[in-house]
Amino acid sequence: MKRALVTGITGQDGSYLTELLLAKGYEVHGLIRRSSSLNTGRIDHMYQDPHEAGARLFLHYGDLTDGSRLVTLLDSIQPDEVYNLGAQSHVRVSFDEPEYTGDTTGMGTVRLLEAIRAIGLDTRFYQASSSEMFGASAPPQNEETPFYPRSPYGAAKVYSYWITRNYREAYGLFASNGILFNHESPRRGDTFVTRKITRAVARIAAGQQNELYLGNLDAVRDWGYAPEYVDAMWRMLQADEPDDFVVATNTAHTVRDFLEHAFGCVDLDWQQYVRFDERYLRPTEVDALIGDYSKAQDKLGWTPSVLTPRLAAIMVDADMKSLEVAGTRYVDAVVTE
Ligand code: NAP
Ligand code: G4F
Repeated sequence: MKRALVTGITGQDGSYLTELLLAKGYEVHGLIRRSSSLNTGRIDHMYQDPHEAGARLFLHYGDLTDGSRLVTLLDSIQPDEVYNLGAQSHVRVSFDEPEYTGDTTGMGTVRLLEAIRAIGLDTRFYQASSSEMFGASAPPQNEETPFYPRSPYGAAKVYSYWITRNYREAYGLFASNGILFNHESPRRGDTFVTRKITRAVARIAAGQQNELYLGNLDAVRDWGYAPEYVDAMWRMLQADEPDDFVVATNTAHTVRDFLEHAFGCVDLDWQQYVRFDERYLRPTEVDALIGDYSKAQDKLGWTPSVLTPRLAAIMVDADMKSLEVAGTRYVDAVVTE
């Protein structure tokens, strides 16, 4: 039985990847941070499963800022595959917390790689690299496009990308970068723009909210569906050789387009509800990300099937259902991201 360690297991991608690995028969170990309130909402359904799959999921406290803990953990687990998905992943927040973002999103990667090297583990390593690394480089972006990060988050991801390549070249580690473009789902964090919109659509349709405050509506993104993207991660670690791959849909939509699609699901005109708030602007913006995924298609046999209009419908539908089930689940929080 193959054994995998997943950092960031409590996040959107970590939860879908864990489902995929358990379904493939893996034993899955996840790194979780201790917090004063529960942060395992996205994986509880698997962890509490008394049947075979749930019995193969193990959670361990730890943190990417704590190198000695990573050494102890890797040594005790001896994983065949390590998926490094843990990060401070919010671009806007990275301007408020540049040092912390560098520590987690950048240095966290070398701590993990160095632990693998020091122990002498024969493991395959996946690094969650990001299209944010391309930043100001013009689309369409592929594996040859120069990096030009436009945020502390993007800069930290560039460091992680290169340190992953360096450990591959210097020590022969099977280490691959997945350069993933934006991918979303009903499990997307509440403060990323797609989920912020679909949650608001559900609340507005239910008469619980009247306005939605957003920043730049002109940004172009290539939005895909998270469950399909974690499959690409797994494929990268099953390949004959380690390599770096863009994972995207090669389609372009503005935030305004996403509003059209999401509000269109409930026959509402978004312009009646959306207001501008400059707090959601970034000091430097990434104007356009559109990914050319031909290499992943050719070498991994990976293709996306869910594109932005269907993605918006999936997310609105899930948020409508969640509101019906949860009743008063959503409280009015002041969110500044
Ligand atoms: P996410 O939902 O924000 O999840 C981030 C995960 O990292 C959470 O499990 C979080 O734990 C964990 N984490 C944060 N700081 C940590 C630390 N210091 N030590 C250990 N774990 C820590 O992100 P996602 O959307 O699933 O993305 C997964 C990875 O892919 C991230 O590295 C992200 O930067 C990258 N990425 C995402 C996209 C995208 O569009 N989603 C695109 C390209 C790359 P808590 O639950 O305790 O906060
Ligand atoms: O949803 P976002 O916050 O995602 P962003 O910045 O593209 O980053 C996401 O994708 C990256 C891959 O390219 C990941 F690496 C990263 O971890 C994260 O998952 O913002 C998308 C766009 C931006 O241009 C932003 O300025 O939406 C614009 N936007 C407009 N109003 C907003 C808002 N973004 C947020 N979060 N909140 C707003 O109110």
